[in-house]
Amino acid sequence: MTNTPLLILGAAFSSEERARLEAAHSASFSAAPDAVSELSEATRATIKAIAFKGHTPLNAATMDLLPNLGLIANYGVGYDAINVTDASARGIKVTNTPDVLNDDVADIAVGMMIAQSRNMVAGDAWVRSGTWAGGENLPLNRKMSGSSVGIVGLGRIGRDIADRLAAFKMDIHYHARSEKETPNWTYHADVVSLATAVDYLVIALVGGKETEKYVSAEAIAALGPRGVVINISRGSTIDEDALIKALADGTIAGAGLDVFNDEPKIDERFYDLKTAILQPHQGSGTVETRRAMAELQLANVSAHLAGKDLLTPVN
Ligand code: 8YV
Repeated sequence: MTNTPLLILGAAFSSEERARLEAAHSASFSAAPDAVSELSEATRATIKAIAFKGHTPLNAATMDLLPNLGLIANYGVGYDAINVTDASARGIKVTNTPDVLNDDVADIAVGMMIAQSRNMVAGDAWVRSGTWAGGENLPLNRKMSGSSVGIVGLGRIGRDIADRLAAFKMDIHYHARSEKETPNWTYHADVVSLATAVDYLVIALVGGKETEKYVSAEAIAALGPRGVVINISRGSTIDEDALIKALADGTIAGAGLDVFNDEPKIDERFYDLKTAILQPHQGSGTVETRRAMAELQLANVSAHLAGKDLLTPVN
């Protein structure tokens, strides 16, 4: 039997992240929830906390293999891969890593808006290919500052995006479950009304069943031919088929997407969509922020194993 109070769960952990967790606590490792059954029964009985990273569903079947599990500490603010209902029913706490990634995710949202509007990916190719040197100028593109934006989901990240866009002199609209206290931003009770009112629609929702296809085909159509969809949340929050069709048919102007269904093997139709900027789910992907996320995850694990209060519980 190996006495390991911590289970490091997920092939997504870097070797450095794994080493830091292992330096703090005696740990076992499984690459995915399906692989936990390969640990011996005696070892599984010693596990009190999981440090989880990744997007593979983690539910009752895995939890029931770990009779002394008291905590699942997620690496990430979004914990839609973890079945929190299953966890709560077993008295298992779940934590996430909120706030530390807000800046980076908001930055990538704004970055994709500018890159999409100003055609920066094509601009880079224009220079490198010698087209510019040959005397041809990049076709004029589109001004973003001063236009209108609709934020879907005015949580911590949505608000940081709106704050940034306010500095771009944009007219800010938003949709959330309820009206919030804001500077002078316009509230919309539904997404279709929001999409009708704006040029850019930025999705900053939480993932999971409740927000599946929250941005519907109707909302995408309501954006119209100047509409640009930006998604930094989860691929599941928008009707992806309808989005691909709208981009292919040119019924909206474009998109900036950091998240997709079935990452990283995304729908291959995306590869041919010239008006979309595609990013490999790198919203929180800076050295600084990933380090802060790892530290917060470890702090939750350490608190649980020491019998102290959790820092960022979600249930
Ligand atoms: C991922 C994210 O957690 O925090 C989130 O919700 O989507 C990301 O930061 C990260 O890719 C690790 O899986």
